[in-house]
Formats: sequence, structure tokens, C-alpha cells
Amino acid sequence: MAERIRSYEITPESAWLSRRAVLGAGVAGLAAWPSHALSQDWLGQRGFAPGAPIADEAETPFEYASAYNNFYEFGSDKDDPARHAHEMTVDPWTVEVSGEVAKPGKIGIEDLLGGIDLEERIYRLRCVEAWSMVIPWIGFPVKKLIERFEPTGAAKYVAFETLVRPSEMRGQRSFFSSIDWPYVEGLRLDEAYHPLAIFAVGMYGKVLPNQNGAPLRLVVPWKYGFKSIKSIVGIRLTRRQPPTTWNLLQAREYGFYANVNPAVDHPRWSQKTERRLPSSLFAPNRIDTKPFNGYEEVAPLYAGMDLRKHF
Ligand SMILES: Nc1nc2c(c(=O)[nH]1)N[C@H]1C(S)=C(S)[C@@H](COP(=O)(O)O)O[C@H]1N2
Ligand SMILES: [Mo]
Repeated sequence: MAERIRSYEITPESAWLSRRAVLGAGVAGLAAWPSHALSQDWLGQRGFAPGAPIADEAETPFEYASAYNNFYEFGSDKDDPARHAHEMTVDPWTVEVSGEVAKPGKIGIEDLLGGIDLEERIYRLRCVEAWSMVIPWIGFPVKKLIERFEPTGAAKYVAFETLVRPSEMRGQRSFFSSIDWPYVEGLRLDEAYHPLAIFAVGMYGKVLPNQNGAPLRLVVPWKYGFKSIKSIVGIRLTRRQPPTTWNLLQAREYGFYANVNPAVDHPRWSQKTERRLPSSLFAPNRIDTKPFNGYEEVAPLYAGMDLRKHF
């Protein structure tokens, strides 16, 4: 496996009672685990192995990951989210789980995350616009949360929905935006259940900055960035493939699957290489893009599918 995985077992109290403490204390709030929890033996017993940090894959500095964003609810320029996302209230926050589940419900995020162990996952994020970053997320497998609501046998897809609150999201008030809010995304249920697919609540040892999708966002590292929907308020289990925002906007350019694939160009640009941030005019830091963004263990999910057709 290419990514390095660290896992910390924590109680719901330490995760959520301390939310303000974490905000106040910065990294210290999340670093205050007993050191034995980090021993290699302890990790080994839980199935984790040390992945060699990849030489050309230094973590993208926090300053880039939190300043160069796509979050159209706050505008279409890369610096709009960092400038305006503080206007979004993320506390209190509720998520509604609905559709093909035995136990639908609207639930506050503290309860939603109660008892869930958080892990740190260092993942590459590859935007369809051909830049990429390496980000240490704090999160947990999507499957852990969805299972709690007991999907019925008819559930084949999961649809996700972002907050709609024009009073706090200036992009949703904008006359120029062509997106039909809410921002929506979806996965096949077996994709969502793959252990690499996570919900993130933090990054770089801190709670998620609003511009990165606080308080809860999806991270699907083998797919183009637009699948990783931010600030989620709705999760719906469905029988049919749900609509997705970029596909609705431009179906020729953005498919439902959106697996990172250097062999399938975007109609307006090549997907063969990417610009790993930080990059500049003089140090472009251009690297080859890998199939599935390098996470080839997901390939069996698409056995027998023509990935040129299902792009
Ligand atoms: N709700 C919402 N989620 C979103 C977006 C958006 O505009 N709105 N942009 C997507 C795109 S195109 C990318 S590349 C990633 C960027 O995530 P990051 O800013 O944390 O790097 O968020 C994705 N999630
Ligand atoms: Mo993106």
C-alpha cells in the first residue's frame, strides 16, 4: 500500500468534548495520546504496517492545503473558500440519513461520531484540474458510519449532499453560479464500503478548516477531487445511481465514476500528468499521474467495466 496509515484509538469524549479544546490548543489537543498507543506493536496488532514514506511525496504544507481550494459554495477562485468559509456556522451540525435504511434519522454530529475510532490517513488528493496534494486526514471508514443505519438489501448507491445556506455561503447567492444547489455526490455502495473511502473530520492533527469541508467531508483518494464532497448534511441510500453535481453541469467532461485515469483525457486537457503542490513557474513539480491515483487495490471494484466508457 502506498499510503502511510496511523491509527489512534480514542473515545468519543476525547474526540468531541474537546472540540473547542482542540481548536484552542491547535495540534496539542490531538497529540495528547498516551505514547503507548503509538507503539509499532500496538499498530501491528491492529493490522497496520509501516508504509515507507515516499521520497517525492512530502506532505503538502498545511498553508497550501488550507488556502488553495475548490468549494464553489464560497466562490470559484481558489482563494475564495479560505477568504469566505469562516462565514459558515458548523456548530451545531446535523446530518440526515435516509432512503434504503432500516433506521433513518436526523442526528447531531457528536452522536453521529460517538464511539467511532479516528485514524490518520495520509492520502494523495488529485483534482480533475490536474493539481494534487498529499494531505494527512483524520477520519474513519465510510462503512463504519453507514452500517449503523442498517442499509436494506435494496441499497445499491449512496448519495451525499452539502449544506444549503445562502445567508452564509456567498457562492449560493451569486448570480453567476451555474451550480444547482445543493452540491451532490454519490458512490456505488461497494465503493463507499472500500476501506480506503473515509469521512474526514480533521487534517494535519487539527479539526477541518471550514474551507476544507468542516465538520464532515468525504475523501475518496482514487477518484478526482470533486467526488470528495464537503460539509455533508445528507446521506441517502438509494436503489439507483444518484445525480452528481459536475455530471449534471457537464456530462461530457465529468462522469459518475471519476476514477483517476491518466489514459482518459479530460475533453479540454490531458490527465497524464499532475502538478504536485507546492509548485511554481520555476519549479513546476510535474509528476506522472497513476491509474486510480496509485491506489490500485481498488481495481477489482471495476473488474469487467470499460473505464473509458464509465469515466
Ligand atoms: N460541497 C462541495 N464539495 C466539494 C467541492 C465544492 O465545490 N463543493 N469541490 C470539490 C473539488 S472540485 C475538489 S478538488 C475538492 C477540494 O478539496 P480541498 O479544498 O480540501 O483540497 O473538494 C471537492 N468537494
Ligand atoms: Mo477538483
